[in-house]
Amino acid sequence: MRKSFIVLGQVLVIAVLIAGLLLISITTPVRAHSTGGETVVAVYGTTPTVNGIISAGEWDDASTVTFTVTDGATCTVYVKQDGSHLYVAFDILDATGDNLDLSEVYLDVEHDGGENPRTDDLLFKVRRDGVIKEGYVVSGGWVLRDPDGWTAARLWHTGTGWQTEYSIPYSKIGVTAGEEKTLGVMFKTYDQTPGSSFGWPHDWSYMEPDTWADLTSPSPWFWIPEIPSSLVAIALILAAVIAYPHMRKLHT
Ligand SMILES: [Ca+2]
Ligand SMILES: [Ca+2]
Ligand SMILES: [Ca+2]
Repeated sequence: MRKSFIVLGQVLVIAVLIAGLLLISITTPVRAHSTGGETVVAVYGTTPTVNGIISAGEWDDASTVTFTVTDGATCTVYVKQDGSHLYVAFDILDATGDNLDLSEVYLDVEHDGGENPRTDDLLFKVRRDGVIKEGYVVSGGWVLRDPDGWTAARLWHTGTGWQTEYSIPYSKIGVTAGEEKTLGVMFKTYDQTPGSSFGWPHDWSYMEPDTWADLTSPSPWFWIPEIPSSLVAIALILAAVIAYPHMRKLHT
């Protein structure tokens, strides 16, 4: 009897150690990269504060894509979701603080592409001077209006560039939590000095959704929080620990 208690104690100690290691792995951010590819995954992450400032750690759990802007500098775009909103942030290395500098998110809601934009397609535009507009499509061309049901903010200057943050509710872009859905996506910036546009994916055209990339969510946790496999492992270990004395009883 005493021996079985010692064995049980040993099992418990090992289980607690494994669970501790697994918990550490849960809190380590997982980053899905799309390096010049054609897909960006809206991973589940913490809800950011949409104030235009990319704070330390705030977007560490997001997916990222990067593209080159003026003079070979970099723009990094962060993408994530929290089960109810899509969040996007731009960190744009552009030291010339011009009023008309832009960050733009283009979404093909129905993911039906096309050689021209269609009525389901949307544009989310933030200008460096703080003007925020939404673009929709009329007769194959983009028309601007005030934001309808989404928010964004920008930081004028970081020293080396500027930053923008977007919060777009699922209802705005035809996403339902728990249901698989892929949208078309394109990111674009404009630098008023020297008057150049830059974007992702590689062969982007804001007038041609066929050139846009895919925006997806992790599978099978579509647009909802993921249940970490480590949590499943912990549950199995605990179940084994609880079952162990009963198993021993059965065998004695
Ligand atoms: Ca922020
Ligand atoms: Ca500029
Ligand atoms: Ca479309």
